[in-house]
Amino acid sequence: MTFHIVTIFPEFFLGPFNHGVVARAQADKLLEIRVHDLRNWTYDRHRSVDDRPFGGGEGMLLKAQPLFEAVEAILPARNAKQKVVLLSAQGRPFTQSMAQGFAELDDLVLLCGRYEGVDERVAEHLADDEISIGDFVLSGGELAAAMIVDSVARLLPGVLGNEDSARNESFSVENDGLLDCPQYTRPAEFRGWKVPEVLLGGNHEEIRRWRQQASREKTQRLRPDLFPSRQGQ
Ligand code: 9D3
Repeated sequence: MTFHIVTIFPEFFLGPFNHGVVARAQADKLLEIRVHDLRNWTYDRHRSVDDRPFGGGEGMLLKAQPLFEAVEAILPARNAKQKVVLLSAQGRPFTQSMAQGFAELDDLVLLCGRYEGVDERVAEHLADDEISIGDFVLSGGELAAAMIVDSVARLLPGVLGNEDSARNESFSVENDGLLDCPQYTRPAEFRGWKVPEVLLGGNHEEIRRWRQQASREKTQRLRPDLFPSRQGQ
């Protein structure tokens, strides 16, 4: 699979992809990441990628033309195994099941927004989807692109070593829709805080019940939205 990132800050990605799982997967040719400088598709003296909004308003917008020409150069004949995604604060919230869908593609083009936004014709006529990584304000799409590449990369065959351990995983579904249970490693006592006694014994049925209850309590405290019966109340 090839990831294409279109950005006005190509140097940003020297960091995130040169470490850990994604770096190794690139070296092993399991995936490829191509970072494209949006200014390659500008032709004026100042290589401008932005302009003022029609109708007035604060700040600048990314222009449609460089983004359209970038995508047309990267994917000259678009097909069903390729997708173009605009990263924006207004997008659909990214989920693990979207990551699983992207992991089936040959090419994923990620368009990083900047400034106050992007000319809406990019969302309407160029991108297949418009995605956000959460309800908080970033200064651009670059961090979002790095997160999406990381989450998709680890689902690709061979990337985690263990062929299908991660590929079918879905966020919290294996565990009855709850968060993972709390886990502990040695020592059994640290600064006076003891590991729950039940985990030190070998009663596997008792351990299973403790883990299930601990999962429920942690989910109720940190992610009450994951309990489906309470949605919309
Ligand atoms: C807060 C109102 N606007 C700023 C004047 C809108 C706005 C424009 C551009 C907010 C953020 C951005 C830049 N952010 C992204 O491009 C972005 C983003 C985000 O801000 N949050 C979550 N996911 C993403 S993906 C891309």
